[in-house]
Amino acid sequence: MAELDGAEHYTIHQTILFVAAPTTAIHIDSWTLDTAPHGFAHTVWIPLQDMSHESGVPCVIPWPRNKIVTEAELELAASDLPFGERYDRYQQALSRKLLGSGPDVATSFMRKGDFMVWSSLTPHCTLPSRPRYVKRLSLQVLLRPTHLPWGNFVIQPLQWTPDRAEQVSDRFSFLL
Ligand SMILES: O=C(O)CCC(=O)C(=O)O
Ligand SMILES: [Fe+2]
Repeated sequence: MAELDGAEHYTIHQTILFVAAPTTAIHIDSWTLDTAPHGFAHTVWIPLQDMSHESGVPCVIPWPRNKIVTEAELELAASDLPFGERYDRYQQALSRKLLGSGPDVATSFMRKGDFMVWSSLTPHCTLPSRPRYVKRLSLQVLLRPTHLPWGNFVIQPLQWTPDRAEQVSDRFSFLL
């Protein structure tokens, strides 16, 4: 991570252990976790077993780190929709726009011990697995460089409740 952005310390906000591939459509993770300014949080995706073309691997649409597609650009008016509906509406509109230009995607049939990392603004999705519920053990970690304020897609920067974290090593902490 430090090779990517030179940060000295990271705060882990969320880890998800997947036992099978989810059915994630094209989306960005910035709505879940970002920094202020946008684009400096990372999602690290770690296979815990070797992956194949049938595993249901994530893929990304190669993307400039700070490129943000706003709701206004997608012709979505700012609204007081509940967060979940606003999230779905945005991701669906983003997906329609991106698919309209036939984008390339990047992925890898990773081996156990590899990892993939994308930024909070990078569109990505999960390719289908076969059979649907084949085992795909993997860990997803959402983190941010600790020196950057914690934000999300719509609130920049956030006045979150105190940013309480437990330091695990000199390199990373867990948000509490
Ligand atoms: O595990 C995957 O295939 C990707 C999951 C994902 O993008 C997410 O949980 O935000
Ligand atoms: Fe994601």
